[in-house]
Amino acid sequence: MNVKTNPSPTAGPRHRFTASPPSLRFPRITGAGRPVSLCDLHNKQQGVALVVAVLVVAIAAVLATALVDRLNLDIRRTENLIHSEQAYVYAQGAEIIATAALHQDRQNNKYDSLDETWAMEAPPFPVEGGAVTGKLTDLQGCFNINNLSRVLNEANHENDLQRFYRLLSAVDISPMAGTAVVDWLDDNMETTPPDGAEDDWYMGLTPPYRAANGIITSISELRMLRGFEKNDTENADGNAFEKLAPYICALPIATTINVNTAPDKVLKSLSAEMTDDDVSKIIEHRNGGPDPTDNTNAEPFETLDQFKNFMHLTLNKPDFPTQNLGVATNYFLLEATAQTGNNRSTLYSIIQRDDNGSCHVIARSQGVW
Ligand SMILES: [Ca+2]
Ligand SMILES: [Ca+2]
Repeated sequence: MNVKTNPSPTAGPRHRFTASPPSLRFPRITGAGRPVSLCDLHNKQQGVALVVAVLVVAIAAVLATALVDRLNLDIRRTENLIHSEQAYVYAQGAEIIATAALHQDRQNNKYDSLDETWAMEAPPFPVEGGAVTGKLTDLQGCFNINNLSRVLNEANHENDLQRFYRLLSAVDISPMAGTAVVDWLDDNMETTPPDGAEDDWYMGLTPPYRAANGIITSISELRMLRGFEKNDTENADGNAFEKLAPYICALPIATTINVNTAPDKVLKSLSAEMTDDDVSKIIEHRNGGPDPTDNTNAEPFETLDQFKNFMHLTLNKPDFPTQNLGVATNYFLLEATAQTGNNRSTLYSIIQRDDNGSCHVIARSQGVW
């Protein structure tokens, strides 16, 4: 009897492999009915690799651009810093030239006037990579606001206060705004009528602050005072500070006003009896004519007695008050501007000169005065 035994599991049915075994066929991806082959897969993988490669290159390009931009920014920033420092040092160099000129001027004479070398605007001085310009201004041609401090100026306080009131009138500001300046400078808390202001006024503002009760270090401080605040609705003059600023300065001690360099409105404030015609005659005499750029015939007052005589004999004012007036200057403002590369730096320096001509820089500010 033939017994059929089950075929060994290992000896299962023989299969004939086709070119594409069913188990390796992939789903159709097109409607063409053609199965995806290994070749298609290979092509597809190549396509994906290409897309990835393009993406990588694109990202690398974006990163590289960003890096280059940042590098350029860093280079420009460093360049600006170097030029800025260079400009500042050059501007400080202008102080040396200015102090030398002022020292020489004091050896030449004992008066100061607008026809002298120090007052002339020098042409740009070439330096490596740029140029420096400098301009000296007489700070005693203006009214020293700290002369209103009794501590600094007890002897002539009342006289200078009247001059300040007249200066305010000359620039179309209510003279009573001067009382707020007096209160800001004096060391008490008693409000001066009618428009003075002490702590009780300033503490009611937003934000609140207190009166300095001491001398002013920069004329910009005036913007905080009653009547001079930027947006003071009670200030009918609106821009009181801008009107007054060209005619005032803030010096650490009480100073005289130089009649050789004082502008018209400061001259007008010197006395109640000074007229516009008097002011014109003083300026024409000292400057040598009505043209401020032509000093050919200038006759500056070399002594205060010469000024007194001019007021007496030419303007018929024998009793003209000359307290706190002078013909010489000890404080100057240097405005030095240095240009290096694309950078421009302006330095303001206050130079103090003693009667022997020795000069010292006592204050500096960059950008604004
Ligand atoms: Ca001089
Ligand atoms: Ca006070």
